Parts: sequence; structure tokens; C-alpha cells
Amino acid sequence: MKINQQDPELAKFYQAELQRQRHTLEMIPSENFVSEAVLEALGGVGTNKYSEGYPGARYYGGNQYIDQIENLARDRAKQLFGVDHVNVQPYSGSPANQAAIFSVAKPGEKIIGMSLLFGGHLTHGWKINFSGVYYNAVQYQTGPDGILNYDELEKIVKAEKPKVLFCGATAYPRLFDYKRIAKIVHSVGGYFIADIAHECGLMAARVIPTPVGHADIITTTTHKSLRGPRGAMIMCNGKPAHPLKPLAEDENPRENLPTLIDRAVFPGLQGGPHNHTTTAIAVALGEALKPEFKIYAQQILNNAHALAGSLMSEGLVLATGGTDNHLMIIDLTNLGIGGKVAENALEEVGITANKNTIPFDKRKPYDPSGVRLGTPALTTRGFKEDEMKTIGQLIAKTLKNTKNETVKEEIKKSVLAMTDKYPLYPNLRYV
Ligand code: DSN
Repeated sequence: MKINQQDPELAKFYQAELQRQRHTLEMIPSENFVSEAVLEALGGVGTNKYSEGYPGARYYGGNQYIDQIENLARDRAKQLFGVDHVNVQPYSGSPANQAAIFSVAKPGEKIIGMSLLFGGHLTHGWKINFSGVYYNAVQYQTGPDGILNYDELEKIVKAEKPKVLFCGATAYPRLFDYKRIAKIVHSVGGYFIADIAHECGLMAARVIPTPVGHADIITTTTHKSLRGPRGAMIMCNGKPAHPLKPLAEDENPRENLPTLIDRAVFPGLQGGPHNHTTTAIAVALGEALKPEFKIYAQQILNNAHALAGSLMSEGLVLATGGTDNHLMIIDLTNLGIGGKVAENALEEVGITANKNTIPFDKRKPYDPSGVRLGTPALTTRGFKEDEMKTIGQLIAKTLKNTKNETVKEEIKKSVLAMTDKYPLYPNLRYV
């Protein structure tokens, strides 16, 4: 391997990270394992090229092949989601959301999104994020049962009349009623941005409903359940006039969202696109268009259902009482431990998860009352319902025995035996 010859000090760390990924159970719901084809595309020559602009309208020469790659990525995304227009250039989810807001709202205008403390995202109006600093942000939350109360949301939206409503979450185990949300925000003339970063792969495979046809703008990352590289996309309907031409005074923004979005990404916020990432996004979208991906996405849901059932039959409490998607949040209150202790104990036995707030959490976000778990990464490795049941038992045992080193050692051995059954990148090595 070339890294090893040139930089053995670094290669050692990369090999250790590969080993960590191989020998642990990856249960962070926003993580996944890309295919070797996606890895190859990411490590390719696209990284050498500047391409500011869009296919057919660049500020640099030498983009004839990059144009074809970006067009292929855009066409595959359009086909996969059934939308008219896709921008594949946002560097990641936060810049995508920034561009989406910037395309339709001026600084100081009102935006509304689900509070981070109730499962929303920083970029949906959290007070110390750009979205809460540069915009007049209002936050909504779930009901006491952890589930979004649409009547309450309607009251807030009617009173606040936001220019933009964000719907989407990083820690919400239920489905959203996009039709109802669209009706609510459109009744006050606002734009509906659906952030589907977490559920993107499930929606691409149509195993859960999509916001297409309801939301004005859809943002997503490409590296979560979609199983692509770290990157993002923004989707909408309509045709771009010319990606680099500003709208004329008399043009209706609602009818020109593709142009507004493209201009918000570049030159509004970003410079040159990451062409190696665009190439890898095209590969991942090609994979998601295959029938096998639908089977994968359905298995994510089946595995989440099996895991939630196992955890609850071990006496653990789940926020909202279960899951309809790929993730769940254990409410640790009855176990008498906080999220930090739980995350550390799970890491000690080889299970990677992350601490998370629960609705109306009495603890602080850095050491909250919950742990968030998801099934996309383990499903990629090949785990099925029976193993998820066992993993649920191992998690419950760990959380009930956080101070018992003997029990944790036994669990660690079981975890290693499970990960050995499903080799990860068997031919890859950095050292
Ligand atoms: N950091 C992502 C997650 O873990 O859900 C959201 O941006």
C-alpha cells in the first residue's frame, strides 16, 4: 500500500480505524459502510479538478468528463426520487441546509424547525447555529409522548407565519405526515423544506413514504441510509433557467426554485465542487437504483423492529414506545444511568452508539438520558432479525451491568464472535 510506504506513521492509525470498524457493532444510525466501488471513486482523480459552476456552464476549462459525471449523478438522483431537479454539490448536510434556507429566505426572516432537544437538527434554527443566529428562528417540539403533535404545530405556524418550515430529524423514531405539514406551512405562504438525511435510503427504496410532491425543497446527506460518500443533495421540482443567471425582478421565486437553489450553493455559499465525491455519489445512486437496494432498505426496517422488540422485552424503555424507521432511543431513566455512562459501557464491549436527549430530558445534552441506536450499518454487513434480537439482549445486559467488568468481558467476546461472522472489506489493508 502506498500510504504505508510513504507515511507509515499515518498508515498505522488508518489500519487501526479499519480494524475498529471490522471488530465492533456499528449502531450509530447516521453511519454506514460504503461499497468498495464507492471507496474507489472517492479515492479517484476527481479530487484534482476545479469545476466551479454547473455542467455546461463552468468557470474552468477541462470539465468535459466531470460534466458527464455530474450529469449522471443528477439524472440518477432524479430517477430515484422522482423529482425534476437535483443539485449534488453541497459539501455535506449542514451546507445543504444553509443553501436551502439561503435560496428562499433573507437573513432576519422567520424560520421554524424541530428543536435539537426533541430530535431536530442544529441547522433547523438552533440558537447558536447560523440558522438561529442569522434568521429569526422559532423551534417546535414533540408532545409528552415524544410524538409530533400536528395540531400544536399548526397553531404555532399560524401564529408565527414563518417564511420557511423545516421538517426532518436526527433522533425521531417515527414517520412524519408530510402532506399535513405542507398544508400547514402553505396556508401561511411559507416554504416547506424536508430534510430527509436520515431516512434517505429508506425513501429511495420506497419502504417508507417520501415528501416528494409535498415539500418545496428536499435536502439530504448521501452517507447515511443511502450508503454513499459523505456529501449531500438538494432536490426540488421545476426547471432551472440558467444556473448562473440571477432571477429577474418580475420572476416568481416559487416557480424558479431550481435556479435559486443552484445559485445559493454556487456562487452563494460554496466554491469548487468535490468531484471525487460527486463521482462516488453517482456510484451510490447507481447501487440504490438496483432491486437489491430495496431488499436492503426493507431489512433495515425489519432489523430495527426486531431490535426494538428485543430491547423492550428485556425491560428497557424506548422513547415513543418503539420505532417506525431505522432508529430508536433508549430512555435510560429507569436504569439509573446517564447517556455518557451508557455510551462508554457500550463502547467498552464493542458496540458503538451515541448518547442522545430524550423528549423533555431532565439532564444536560452533554450527558442526557438517552442512547440512540440504528440498524443501517449492521444491515449492510449482513445482520438479520435473529442477530438483532441477540444484540438487543447484549445491549440490555451491558446497560444493566455498567460496573461489572466480568460481565462486560463476556459480552465483548460475544460481540467479537458476531463481527467475525461478517467480514468487512476483507481485501483492504493500510499496513
Ligand atoms: N450528525 C448527524 C447524526 O448523527 O444524526 C446529523 O447531522
